[in-house]
Amino acid sequence: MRPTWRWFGPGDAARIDEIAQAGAEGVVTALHDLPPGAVWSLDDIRTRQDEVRHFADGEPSGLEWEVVESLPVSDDIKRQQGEWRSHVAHYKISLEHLAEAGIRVVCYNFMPVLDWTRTDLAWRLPNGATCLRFDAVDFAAFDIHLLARRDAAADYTPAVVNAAARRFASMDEARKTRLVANIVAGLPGSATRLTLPDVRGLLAGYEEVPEDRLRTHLVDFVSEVAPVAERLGVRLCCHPDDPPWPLLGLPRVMSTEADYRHVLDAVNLEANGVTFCTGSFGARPDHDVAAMASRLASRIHFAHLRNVVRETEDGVGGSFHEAPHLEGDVDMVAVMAVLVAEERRRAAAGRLDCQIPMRPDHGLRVADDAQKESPPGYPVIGRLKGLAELRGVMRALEHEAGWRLPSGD
Ligand code: DNO
Repeated sequence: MRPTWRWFGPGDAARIDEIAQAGAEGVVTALHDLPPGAVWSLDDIRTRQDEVRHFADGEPSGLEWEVVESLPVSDDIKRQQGEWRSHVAHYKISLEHLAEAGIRVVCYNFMPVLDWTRTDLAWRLPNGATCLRFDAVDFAAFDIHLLARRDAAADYTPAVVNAAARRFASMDEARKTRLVANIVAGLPGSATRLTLPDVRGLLAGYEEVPEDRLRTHLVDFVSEVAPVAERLGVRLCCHPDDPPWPLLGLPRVMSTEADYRHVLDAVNLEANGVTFCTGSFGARPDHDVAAMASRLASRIHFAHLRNVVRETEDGVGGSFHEAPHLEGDVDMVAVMAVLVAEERRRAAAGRLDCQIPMRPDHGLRVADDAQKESPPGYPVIGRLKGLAELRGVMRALEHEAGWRLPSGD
């Protein structure tokens, strides 16, 4: 595996030298300032590459921008409305430019309106570290009482509806404001901050897009861009829905293995691949994450390694919180063993892309993390700890297999 690190650009709390010192061998970043649908110019891409290649003092970092996360898909494309055709054309041009700059792995997602969603961005664990958490009752209270979405209660069990009513009645104004802010926190690294009226407007935009239509739109999109990526030697990889179930009445179509299978088979090209996010998949009790990894292995182009504790095994949609990378409900060692085995298989087949980039996805807020501003889920020291642990497992697995990829450090 190739250890990488997500960097949000020059304003990020982590400096490039810290990323190199953390043991990352490559950088994951994006042109976060550009809106979905815009063309990524070669100049802008090269500027970011140059930033990655240098420490603050100008010395070479030895790092390269290896993975794009994300080249965002606009809501117009997801809805097939408005500017969607020109956005697809722009997407292809951006892929051309990225390939020209030598960047070959491109992550995206197909979640309508909201990217990842949590109700609590600083939930305290017994040891004093804080983590991100999704509380199913808080979320229902938000949906039914704060957003006041029509017929929202029909989407929850009677027990959750009752608990949400009690929870809402107990909330003071500050708690309500915080809950709204947490849920609509928006994309990490982007300046987008939505208000409740914004969210209502965006939801209205999906009234005509039920699940089967969104799925068709995804296949349409991939059918357009994956052949271009294949020709360019670029590997696209779709990130799963997080959490992996429908929210706020919006359809979500990349939550399960069957969802992935549908899209992978519909456009059967290597360039049409998976961002295997253990934390997203692990939030569902009906997912055996390591078994999913082994069945999807040949199309995994990027791995997000993160752990979760499900607080209930009571069906899909329950509360969970993020855990240290090697603790929690995902058998991380088993998943990594699958990825190492897949790399060996690719190497034996003579593939140049045999190394799978992985990154510590999210981290707990630990030690001095509270001193520095960082996007939710992306503190420096918590991720450094996560990466150190994951690299340890990686080395042990490679050692056990009697095998190291020649390009490793
Ligand atoms: C959360 C991330 C996601 C991810 C996008 C990919 O921290 O894993 O925001 O970057 O969904 O498109």
